[in-house]
Amino acid sequence: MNLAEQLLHALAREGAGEIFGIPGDFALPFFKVIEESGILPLRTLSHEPGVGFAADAAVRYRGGLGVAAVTYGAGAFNIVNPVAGAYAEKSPVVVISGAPGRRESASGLRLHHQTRTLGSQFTVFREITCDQARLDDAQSAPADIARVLASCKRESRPVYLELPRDMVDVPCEAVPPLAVVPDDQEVLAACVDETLERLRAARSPVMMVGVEVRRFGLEKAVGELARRLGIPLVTSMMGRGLLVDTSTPPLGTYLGLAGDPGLSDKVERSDGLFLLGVILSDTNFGVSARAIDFRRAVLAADGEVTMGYHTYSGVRLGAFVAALLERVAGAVDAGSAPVAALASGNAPDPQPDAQPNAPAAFPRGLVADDTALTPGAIAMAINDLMARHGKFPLACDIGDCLFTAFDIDHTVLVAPGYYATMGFGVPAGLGLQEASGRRPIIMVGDGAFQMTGWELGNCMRYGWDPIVVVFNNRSWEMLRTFQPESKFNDLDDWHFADAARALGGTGVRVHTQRELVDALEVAAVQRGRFVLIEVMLERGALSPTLARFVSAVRRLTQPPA
Ligand code: S1T
Ligand code: MG
Repeated sequence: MNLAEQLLHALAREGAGEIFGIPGDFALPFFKVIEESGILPLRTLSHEPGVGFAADAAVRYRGGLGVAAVTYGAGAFNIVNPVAGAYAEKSPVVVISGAPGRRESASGLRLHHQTRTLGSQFTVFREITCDQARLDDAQSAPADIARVLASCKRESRPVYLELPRDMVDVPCEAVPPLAVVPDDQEVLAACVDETLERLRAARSPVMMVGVEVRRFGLEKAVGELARRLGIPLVTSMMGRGLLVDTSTPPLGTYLGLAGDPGLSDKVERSDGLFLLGVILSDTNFGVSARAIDFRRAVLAADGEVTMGYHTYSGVRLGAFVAALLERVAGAVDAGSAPVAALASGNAPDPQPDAQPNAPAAFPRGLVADDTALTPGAIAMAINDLMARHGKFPLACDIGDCLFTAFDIDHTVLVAPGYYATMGFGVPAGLGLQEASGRRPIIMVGDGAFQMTGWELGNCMRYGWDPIVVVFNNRSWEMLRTFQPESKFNDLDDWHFADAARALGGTGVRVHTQRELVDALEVAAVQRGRFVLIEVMLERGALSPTLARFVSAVRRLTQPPA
């Protein structure tokens, strides 16, 4: 077999489900092998940002590996933003870029697509990936690929492979199984001991789950752990949508001053915050009413566990959760009370919120009348739709559509909640449908749709048929909330619904609650092509969560009177 085929087999073996990509002359030989070998299905899109977002969303949903294949220079530099976002949000995407071959690289000529030097691209990707390799030697290529894919899965971060076009067809050995770094059982035991001790000492422990719990496929295990520990479970902003299908649905999402006051208070006053796979970011903790003392927390993320003033290194989240479950499972199987009792040796008073998490109720029952639409109404209408037709997975862009998602019932959600790049929503929805086989609802603002919404034109050939809800306020409204005096936030009306048919879908523009309810109902029963519902919103009409978020930011950033 040749190097390209060995690479494709290794990707499929390690959990890739498809390859999103756009070829170029430096990548044509590789794309030829992808297409003709059929080892992994090829899904080409129209612009490399869409390729990156689709590959990212596919792996966020499925697990395993996401794969984005691009050409050298113009293609690869176009995908830098999605890859940077995948790095920030811990999404294991494998970027494969074509590259010039040996002879042309030594020609002494500057090559097309080349920037400063032929190695500049590799240098750029070294900054936004956790491991890299240039596959220019068939002897070392199998081991290099194994090393890089192992890093991708271990760290749940993107990696970069550069494949010169003259190496694609070179005979090559198979990629060996990925090396697994054994867990240090002593460190793990000591870490579990101290964690349980801290939970025992805490009067009001709270568990918060974040993105790594999904990235490492731990939702069921963590749900079980929360149940056995008997402590309240919430998600971080980025962790929204986690554990929806487990026996322990979260109480809700922590949003600080922008969220449910009772839940925020519980988190911020906890003397035993137990953070699993949470990114300590401004979007997750930036609008807290009071500074959270993380020294009293246990934070398990990035392959280590930090508590107090020290860190247990080399503790994989999966191993940590399994070891805790084993300890707790043993006790509970012996008929004792949850771990709080186990650790303290006596049964704790049943705390009111230690009951199984009762998820928050979500707004429903939108009245189908002539009332003008708001983001809040969109959330209600989608909740009503899901009550009638079952859950849809959600793909969200950045903008008020993301804040609206927090008023939508628990369901799978992919969104750039921390890195916060626009353009994610539509291609991510396509990646979500490709990976899940389920029809998604995509929520996207008009500004973000202007960036990557046109990828909908690729739906027909791949049979994707998302329901796309465009929040059209003819505005960069999120920016206007922070700087209302700026005229550059005014956008024109692009009439997206009219464009839908040209892209192979159907489109409808709605102004009232009745029109939205009807449009969603028609869309839900109309399969086989995407349906774009263009929701006309007044400028200044914000979702309840964004309104709280903006006033929280103002409160926290305004100089004291
Ligand atoms: N460019 C990219 C790629 N991502 C961004 N996040 C931004 C720029 C900055 C930015 C926002 S929110 C926003 C911009 C330009 C406006 C979004 O407009 P639209 O999609 O219409 O949504 P809405 O009207 O609901 O705001 C964040 C703060 O960085
Ligand atoms: Mg807008």
